[in-house]
Order: sequence, then structure tokens, then C-alpha cells
Amino acid sequence: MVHHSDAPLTGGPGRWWRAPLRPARFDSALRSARLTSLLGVALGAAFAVCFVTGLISHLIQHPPGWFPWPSRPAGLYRFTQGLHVATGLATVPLLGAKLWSVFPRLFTWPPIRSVVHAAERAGVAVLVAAALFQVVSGVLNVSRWYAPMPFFFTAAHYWMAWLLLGAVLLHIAVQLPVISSALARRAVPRESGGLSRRGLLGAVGGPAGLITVTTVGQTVRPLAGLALFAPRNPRIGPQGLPVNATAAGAGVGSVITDPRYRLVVTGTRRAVSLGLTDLALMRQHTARLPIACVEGWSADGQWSGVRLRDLVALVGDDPDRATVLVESVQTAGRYRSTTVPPGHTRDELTLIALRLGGEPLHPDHGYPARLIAPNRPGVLQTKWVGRITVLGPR
Ligand SMILES: Nc1nc2c(c(=O)[nH]1)N[C@H]1C(S)=C(S)[C@@H](COP(=O)(O)O)O[C@H]1N2
Ligand SMILES: [Mo]
Repeated sequence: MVHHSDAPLTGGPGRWWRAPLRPARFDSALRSARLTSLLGVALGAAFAVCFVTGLISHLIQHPPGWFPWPSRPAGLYRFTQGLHVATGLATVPLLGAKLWSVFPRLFTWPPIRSVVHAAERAGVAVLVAAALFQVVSGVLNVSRWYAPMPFFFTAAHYWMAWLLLGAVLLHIAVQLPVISSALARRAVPRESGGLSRRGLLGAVGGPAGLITVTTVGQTVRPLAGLALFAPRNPRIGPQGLPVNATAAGAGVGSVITDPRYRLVVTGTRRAVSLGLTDLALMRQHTARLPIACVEGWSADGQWSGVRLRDLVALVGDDPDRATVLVESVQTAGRYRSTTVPPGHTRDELTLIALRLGGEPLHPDHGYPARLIAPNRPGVLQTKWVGRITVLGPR
């Protein structure tokens, strides 16, 4: 039996049928309120970053009136969402270590001592379940493995974040006395061999760092060469850019190559129907902008085409104030249309792109025309655009 000066995490006399779960069998000199608190602080910080960046991403995609998301800086969303996914991935070993550090408490005896104790344990159960759900569903989503998720990931991940926030705040409130005294105490010198606390923190920080270094290259270009475990290599794909939905998968293959293709622009007073030659005859502009997928990968492209604001002006509407609906020729799928708010419509970098890197768009990148706007999630960068409608102001 190892001696430790911190309060033991388990207690109560063992009984024969509990023998395999006797505290001594689990005990590690490393488990202590101090270690659990330190891991908790790190985990709390990681969750805070994930919550805020996730909320930003949600608000951009479901904008309430009070949330004006600007079109600049052009790469801001790339940063916030890259941080969201990188932090979420680094959380995996942290959460594992934290659960390990309190694992013997699962077998506390008696399991329930009082109503307050029961409520506390229920709170911890919700906390653990919500935290595991967020991390596991997030990892499944960035790996694009939807089979184990018979629910709509985005909605579930969003609502579970609020539940988790509540459970975390409650947990901190309940544990505050333990946390503050544990952190005020100086680290206790070890009395036995094996892994030291510093060693353990290294054993957690090491994997967290390794996960970050081997995945963050999916959004931080200079580290792309190290992105061995990233779900996406930002350099692989047609025209050097990754693809999420292919033209074949979206079922648009024949529509987009049909010579009768028209881009129909409907204003509040009149409409125009533009063929590819009409579009090519309009003033062309080039913008270097990233596709920043909600899944955490991002990649820059050099896009050329017509400004969305020029198309709005073409049908006689005010390009500085217009809200615009952009629709794909795709007939099914969640991301086949998007609303562009006035701030983005007005921006000179917002294009209906016809070319990527100087060549016509690859079918998988949205041929013949796609939306590309600064500081916007990839899901809102509609490909295979067939219809643009000025919604207002009227
Ligand atoms: N019409 C349509 N546009 C779409 C999608 C889609 O499924 N349908 N997927 C979006 C997503 S999730 C992303 S990340 C970007 C990816 O653009 P890329 O394939 O050119 O890199 O396209 C977006 N545009
Ligand atoms: Mo995406």
C-alpha cells in the first residue's frame, strides 16, 4: 500500500464480493485531489475555448439579428474553427487522464449517502456523459464517420455543449473548496517509485502536444507536412484543394456541363439570365481566400470571377445593402443554398468564382460557378450556383 498525504479518493470497508474492486488494487500514488484539480483546470480552459469558438461557428450559420459577423479579417473564421477542432482533439488525452484520476470514485461505498450526495453524483454522471459525447462526436465528425451517429451531429453537438456548460459550472461550484485547497497546497514529494506527477503531466501533455502537431497542419499551412493524422491533408485534392462534396455525390454531374446552363439573377425589380459567356464578359476579379471547413481543415485558393456586388447592381439593387440568397443547382442536400448578409455582399472579395488558380473550376469545386466570400465557414460557400436572388431591402 502506498502512502499519500492527500485525501484518499476511496473509502469504506471492503466486502468479499467487492474484493476485486478494493481501493488498494486501484491505488496509485499519483491520484490526488491536486492532480485532479490541475487536470480539471486544463480541461476547463480547453472546454472554454471549444465552447466559445463553437458558439461563434453556430451563430455564423444561424445568425440571430444581434450577431453581426464581419467579412474581415478574411481569415478569422479559419482561425476560430481551426482552434475549435485543434483544442477539441488535444482534449482527448486530457479527458482520459482526468477520468483516470477519479475513476476509483465510481466505486465509492455506500454509493449514495444522502440526497445531496445523490444529486452530486448525478451531476458528475451528466458531466462525464456530456464531455464524452462532445469529444467522441466531434472526433467522429472530423473523421466524417457518421454511421455511429444516428442523429444530426450539428444540432446534437450544439445542444450538448450547453448541457456540458451547465454541468461544468455546477461541478466547479460544488468542488470549489476542494479545488482551491488542493491547488493552494504545495506538490507533495513522492514516496514510491514509478511515474512522478511531473512525469504524468508529461504523459498527458505529450500526447496532447503530439496530437496537435500531427493534425493542426490541416489548417496551419507551414505544418502541413506534419499533418500525418489529420483527417484532411490541405494540399490533396483537385486543383490542390480538398473537396468535401463531389459533383457526382451531389448528383449535379450532367446539369453543370449542360450547354444550356444559366445563372439566373433575380433582383427586387428585375431579373437576368446569364450564360457562361455573359459571365466571362463581365469584369473579372481575383481574390486569395481560404475554404475553412467546420471540420477544422482549411486551404487557400486563388479564385477569379465576378463580384457578387456587381451582379446585385446588374439587376438594379443596392449592392451596399442587399441580402442575397445563393442557390445551387443541387436538388437535395443540406448545404445547397445560403443567405449572404449585406456586409458580405458588399465586400469586394465576395465572388461568384468561375476559376481556381487560373483554370476553370474543377467540377468538384463547383463548376461552373461557386460562391466564395471572406471570413465564412466552408458550408456557406455554395458550389454549382444556379440562382441568385436579392431578398432585400425592397
Ligand atoms: N452545393 C453545395 N455546396 C457546398 C457543399 C455542398 O454539399 N453542396 N459543401 C460545402 C462544404 S461543407 C465545404 S467545406 C466547401 C468545400 O469546398 P471545396 O470542395 O471546393 O473545397 O463547399 C461547400 N459548398
Ligand atoms: Mo465543410
